[in-house]
Amino acid sequence: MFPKILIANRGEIAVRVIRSCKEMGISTVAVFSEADRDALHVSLADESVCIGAAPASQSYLSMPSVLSAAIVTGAQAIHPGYGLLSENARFAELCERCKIKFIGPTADVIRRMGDKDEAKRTMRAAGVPVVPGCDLVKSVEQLKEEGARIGYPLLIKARSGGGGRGIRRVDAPEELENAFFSARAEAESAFGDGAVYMEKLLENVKHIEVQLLCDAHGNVVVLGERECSMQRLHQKLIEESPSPAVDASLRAEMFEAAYRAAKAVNYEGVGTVEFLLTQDKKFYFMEMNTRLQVEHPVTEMVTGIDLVKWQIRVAAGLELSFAQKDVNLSGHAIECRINAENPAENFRPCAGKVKLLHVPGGPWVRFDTALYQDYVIPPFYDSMIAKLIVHAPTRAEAIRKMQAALCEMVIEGVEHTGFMQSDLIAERGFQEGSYTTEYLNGR
Ligand code: MV4
Repeated sequence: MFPKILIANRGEIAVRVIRSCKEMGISTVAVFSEADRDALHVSLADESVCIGAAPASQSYLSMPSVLSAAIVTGAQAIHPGYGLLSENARFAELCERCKIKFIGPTADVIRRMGDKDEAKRTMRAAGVPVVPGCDLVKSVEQLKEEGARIGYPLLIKARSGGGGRGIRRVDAPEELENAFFSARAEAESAFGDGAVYMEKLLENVKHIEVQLLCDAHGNVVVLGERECSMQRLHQKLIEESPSPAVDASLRAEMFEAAYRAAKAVNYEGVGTVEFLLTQDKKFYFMEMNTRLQVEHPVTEMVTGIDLVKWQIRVAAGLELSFAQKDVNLSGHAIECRINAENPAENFRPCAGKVKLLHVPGGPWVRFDTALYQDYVIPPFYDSMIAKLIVHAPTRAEAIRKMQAALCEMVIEGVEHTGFMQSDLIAERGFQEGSYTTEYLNGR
């Protein structure tokens, strides 16, 4: 096992990773920016290194700074958390060159799945259903041909996109050429890669993702699915496991597809296969996330498995100590992402001092946060300040537990999304469980 791990992240996820390291007897190195001197992850780690100025580009995203911190402190491995450098193939490669274990899949797998077009081809070849569409579009002639074949409405997507960036909807052939050039320009400036492909637009879909855990010896387990359709402008607000829209036979099919996806690329570590699920219960591969996800706690609650501990163990070369038959999916978990944003002002991010904090508690209530009373939230980073997760035997009971926990939560000093989520959970649209990714459109 690694004696020392550097956590290349901040906020609640850095705290989450440090906790698992502590339980495993691994010593921890925090890195922090000049804006994060008083951050919780810094006080919880055994050692800490300031790696640069407040903007993430000058600190948490600076590969030489993060690697130097690992080298000078003698850390044998780096946990990237989510976001930041977690899906950066170049960073994973640099870690390898510095003889530091990147806790995640190989640089090659990160790169292959980061190319959304290649990922789809790999999955199609592996027998995973993918959204109908075409390969990269290289000319206007090919664009028109493929557009006519796919039919309308369709989507133009960036090869290097993901998370909803660089997408254009096209409703009619007259719009195609303009959308193509504007998508290419946006992708070029956002990702430094203007390559695009097209897909049939699937409407009224659910976003369901399947959690994988794989070791370096070829063992793969599927750890249930997550319902992630409750989102606004590609920011997820509420996640649950299991999905209220997935029955046992559909679940078995989706797990089988996710298993084939993992096998196709010799996947190592934790990863997520994202599917779109249509109203007629057909599912299609959309992309694969080669990292731990924000919403991983709902999976931990229904499986009883600590995903971060297993990430570390498989990165150290240990074999999974359990098989698929040992995975029991039990009860229902719900997560609310609490963002420091004002819903009354179009979800404008709010920074500032947390004047009063009361954390909800009780059995099967989990609150993942890096907040503490009098902490000053800096304006430079993501606005997610906490995740409230509950677990109960049934969905109805989990909903009631979430409502009670949200009601108990007090965060004063900054506006946050908690009250809005409390209202949302009370809506029939949420309670019925049939909501799609379009549910919050216009709000
Ligand atoms: C789609 C789609 C419908 N049809 N592709 C948005 C994020 C990016 N990963 C892909 N996205 C979508 N791709 C086809 N062919 C609908 C979405 C989509 C979506 C997907 C998952 C979660 C939220 C979403 C919100 C709007 C659109």
